[in-house]
Amino acid sequence: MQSPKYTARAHTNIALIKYWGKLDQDLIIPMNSSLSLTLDKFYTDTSVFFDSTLKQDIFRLNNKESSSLKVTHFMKVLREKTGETRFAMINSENHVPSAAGLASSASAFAALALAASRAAGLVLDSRSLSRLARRGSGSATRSIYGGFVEWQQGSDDATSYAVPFEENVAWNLSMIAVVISAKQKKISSSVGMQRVVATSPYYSAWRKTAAQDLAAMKKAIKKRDFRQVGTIAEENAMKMHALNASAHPHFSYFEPASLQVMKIVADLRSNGIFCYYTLDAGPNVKIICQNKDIQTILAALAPSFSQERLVVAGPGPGVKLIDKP
Ligand code: 2P0
Repeated sequence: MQSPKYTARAHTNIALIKYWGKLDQDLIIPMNSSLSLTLDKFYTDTSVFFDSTLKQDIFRLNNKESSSLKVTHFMKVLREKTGETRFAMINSENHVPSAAGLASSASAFAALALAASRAAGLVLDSRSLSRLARRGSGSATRSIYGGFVEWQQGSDDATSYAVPFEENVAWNLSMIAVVISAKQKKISSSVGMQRVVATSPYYSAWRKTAAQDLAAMKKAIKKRDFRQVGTIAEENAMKMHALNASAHPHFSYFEPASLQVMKIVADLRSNGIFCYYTLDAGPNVKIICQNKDIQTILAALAPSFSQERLVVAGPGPGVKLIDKP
């Protein structure tokens, strides 16, 4: 017997205050609260139905049968929570510009959480959905909502979830994603953050300053102080990458081209074009800017990066069903 099929769409998000470390590995309780902007350009569509004739979950990604330990684990958690006993047919499509390398577990697990919970007959409120998405991937906790979103650290499964900080962002700001490599990262986020928590002598300073950065960021967003938002985001990202540089053994996600973009941004700023960079667990650089400066920034990047490597994204929406029975 088959369940009805549900399809959900979720957009990725970029953290302005980063999540980098877990208090609880299994429940994915973070070491600090984080804050992100959901984007409008990169999203995942996922459809799910349960089928009693299946002997295991089948996961297809971009029309190819795939295997993912994270998906397998997530579906196990979902069955425990919902009482669903059947296995599922899962179809996921990542909508990212070709070879962007920005496909993210954030959009993937936010879409899967909504589609799979509905197919299992459960209608969850946003908070419960955020808690469920968290079991798949930390950053997915935030992709339930659009705009600026805060993931409140909490201390257990019931208290760690995202809340909207400003869902409909009426502010002319953008992120320019500079695609440097689409290759799989050598050190996954999970491994990287675990190593940092275990070995960086600066980890306690990170937790303390992340909390301060978050409070200052929320104030700056409320005040519409763009320079302050950019400055805090850039500094917070660099602190996260300094943890990686201070881990044992140390590691880095930067490529030479990442540093090149960082220098272009710093030079633009010295010339009065206020833009800022942030990087996650990979070499791609995201430039935070005001819409009026997009063309100037693209022109400064154009000699070094072809057009298809530059993707301009604005604030995007939260997860939603795009197809239901
Ligand atoms: C973030 N990142 O706040 C941080 C900043 C990357 C750098 O969340 O282990 O795939 O599945 O919880 O969510 C990427 O890590 O990690 C991430 P898991 P996830 O966006």
